[in-house]
Amino acid sequence: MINDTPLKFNELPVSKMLKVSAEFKNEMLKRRTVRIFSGKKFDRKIIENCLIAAGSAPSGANMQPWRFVVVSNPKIKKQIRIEAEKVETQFYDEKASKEWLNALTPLGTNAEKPFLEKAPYIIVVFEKRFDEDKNGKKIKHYYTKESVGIATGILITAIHHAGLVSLTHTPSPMNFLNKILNRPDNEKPFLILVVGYPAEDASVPNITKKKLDEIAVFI
Ligand code: IYR
Repeated sequence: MINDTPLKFNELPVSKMLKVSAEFKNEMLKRRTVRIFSGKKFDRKIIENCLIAAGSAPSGANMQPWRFVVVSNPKIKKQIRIEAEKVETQFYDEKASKEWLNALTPLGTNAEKPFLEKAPYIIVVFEKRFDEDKNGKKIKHYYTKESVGIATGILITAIHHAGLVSLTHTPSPMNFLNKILNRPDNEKPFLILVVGYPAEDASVPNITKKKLDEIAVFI
């Protein structure tokens, strides 16, 4: 192919692959979504490393249709909390179906979102549905939702691997984030990732993950 470079691939012995894949599985099974954060701060470089890892994700035509806005400014976090709680109050009080509220009961969520102020960082992930070149001409993006979803998965994994916890938060509608964060119209909020340390007394819902034979089929 035009402009290719040789692949650097380090083939591991099968025994080593078995070991590292099992270790990684065990590490990932320890990941928990946490809703109760401490305000403990940490070096921003850790977030930067996790974001670079996320940015390694595959994407449609390698357009890398993501934008990560990292918020640590307390005033902006407060603004986000206020607007998120407005839409969440509408969700819990009016919009959500009984069935949806029942599904959320084990998680114990409600319209109050103190973590948006408490956690040291909130990363707002935007999906760039198209781009513009320097002459203002539209550049089409492909499979943006899939691409941003993959990048976000890597980000969550990197944050866990770094020894921190995160929470995916999706207030709906999320367009208030464009206003507060001054992002252009081609960037659509995808989700908020709250990042930090758990509070000392943090607890998590008693929920489990499906077993392999419930999530996979081998043919
Ligand atoms: N966005 C709301 C509701 C919510 C919806 C789902 I699906 C969840 O898994 C958790 C919460 C909230 O953040 O509370």
